[in-house]
Amino acid sequence: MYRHCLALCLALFTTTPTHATQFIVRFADQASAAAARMPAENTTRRKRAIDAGQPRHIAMLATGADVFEIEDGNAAHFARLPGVISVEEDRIIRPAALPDPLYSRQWSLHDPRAGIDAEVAWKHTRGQGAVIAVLDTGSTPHAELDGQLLPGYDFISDAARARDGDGRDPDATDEGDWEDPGDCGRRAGARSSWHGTHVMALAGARQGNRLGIVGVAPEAKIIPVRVLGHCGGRLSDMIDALAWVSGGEVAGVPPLERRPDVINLSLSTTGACGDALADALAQARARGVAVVAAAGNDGADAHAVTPANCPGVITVAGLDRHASLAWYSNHGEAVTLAAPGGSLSGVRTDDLISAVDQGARTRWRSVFGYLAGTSMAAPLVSGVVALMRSADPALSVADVTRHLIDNARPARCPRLCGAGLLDAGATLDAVAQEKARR
Ligand SMILES: [Ca+2]
Ligand SMILES: [Ca+2]
Repeated sequence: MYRHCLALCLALFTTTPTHATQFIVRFADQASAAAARMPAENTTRRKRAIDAGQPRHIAMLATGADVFEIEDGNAAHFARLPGVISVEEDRIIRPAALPDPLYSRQWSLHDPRAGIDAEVAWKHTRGQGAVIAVLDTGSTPHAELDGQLLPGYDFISDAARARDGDGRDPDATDEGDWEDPGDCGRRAGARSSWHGTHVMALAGARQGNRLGIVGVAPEAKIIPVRVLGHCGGRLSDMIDALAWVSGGEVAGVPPLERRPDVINLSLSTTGACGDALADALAQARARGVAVVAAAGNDGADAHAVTPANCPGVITVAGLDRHASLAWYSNHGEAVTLAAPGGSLSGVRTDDLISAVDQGARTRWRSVFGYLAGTSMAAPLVSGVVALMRSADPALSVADVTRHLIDNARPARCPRLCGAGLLDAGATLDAVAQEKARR
């Protein structure tokens, strides 16, 4: 009953002010109301009233209240009318969005200090028309990604690493990256991470489906590209994946349906940015695709971590629950800006909640879970890039990067974390203002 009432209350009170030209007015008596009403058929008087900025009568409501219009939207004009009891804006009421129950836990989106101010950005767009490619472990079936995915590809050439019995194929489903003790040069085993699903949902989980979380760009589409499997992935597979997903031709792989606006790389390895990788990234940029990379989680300078250290990449450091550089995050000159990545302090609600699978090894059922790292910070930036290009498709990669940097907020970074904290609201405001000036 309470839930029903809550939904109803939201339906009644979820209103948004619009151009503010109409007002609902109550008068103390009929005589005052009658004096204030302007005969609608008297066009000369109407025109004179509009020119004078006076309230123009629109309608009488069943309760006896009246609706007026004011050309300049200034309610102060009602002060001149006698007998006015109350004036309120005749607001536009919209269907109440179905709530996403875990949104309140997404401090990374709405916390006044540590969040990216997504709600201000959503006044401009929720990402409609934009596409985000996520090169990662692939995707799992999850209601938060239903209808969000475009056809992807599995670029893992090694069947043992891919765990799907073959090499490259059109199915980008995540087969699990669990490790037995001793695997991958590590003594302890590990559960499957479902890393790709977590990353994709942070960028583009459905909004208003009464389930889970909200992605930064909930109306953008996602291309899942599988490059990470058991014990990670090969650089050569990633290079081909980058070439394909930015619109290049890759032998044996059908061409891409729609070139993405941004490629998210929540992955890293140590070493310099190799020539072949730098070339693939430069080609993506030349085709107008922005590339966002995690700075890495070594607590070290990102200059030694690739692709974070590659030229032209938007490299993202991780901030904690208090907008400070997270202890695990890489930093340094290579970092473009920072975004919430979680505290990784043992308090799981200080990390980032998103879509995952419950299976310890293979897929079992879709749930939600917390993860922390620069892998979680990067898709927040990629989501904002999708919002920016949805708001203004004419933006170049250089424009996107400039807006992200210019509109970032200060963060507490004892080591360099680029321009500071990603601010989706300020960034989208700036994009809209610049577009309006053109
Ligand atoms: Ca395969
Ligand atoms: Ca949702």
